[in-house]
Amino acid sequence: MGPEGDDGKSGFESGTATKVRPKTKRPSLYRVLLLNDDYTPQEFVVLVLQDVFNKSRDDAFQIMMHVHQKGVGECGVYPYEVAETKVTRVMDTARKNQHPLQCVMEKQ
Ligand code: TYC
Repeated sequence: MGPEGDDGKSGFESGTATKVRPKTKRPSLYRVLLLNDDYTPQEFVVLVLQDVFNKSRDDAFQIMMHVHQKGVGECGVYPYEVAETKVTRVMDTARKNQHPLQCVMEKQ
């Protein structure tokens, strides 16, 4: 067999009709959630939703009001590392601005 030879996965050598099917793994997805509190200004939450989660002003306002009224709400669903980065960005900007806003992620 030459350098670019058959790896056997096509079934060519064995005479089977097996197709090459590279093993792919779909990434697990994580929900990123905002938690309500009594002190973080509504406007700050709206700005975070626009900035970190790329929401329109209208969507950001709706999500903020949902969290305000229900206690918790989903900002988006992402692969692990994206979700983790967004949680970190929210928590960092909240802490820098001395707001108690909490953001968490959970496996979907
Ligand atoms: N409850 C806050 C207020 O009335 C607003 C708020 C909304 C805070 C959503 C956090 O995740 C939050 N100022």
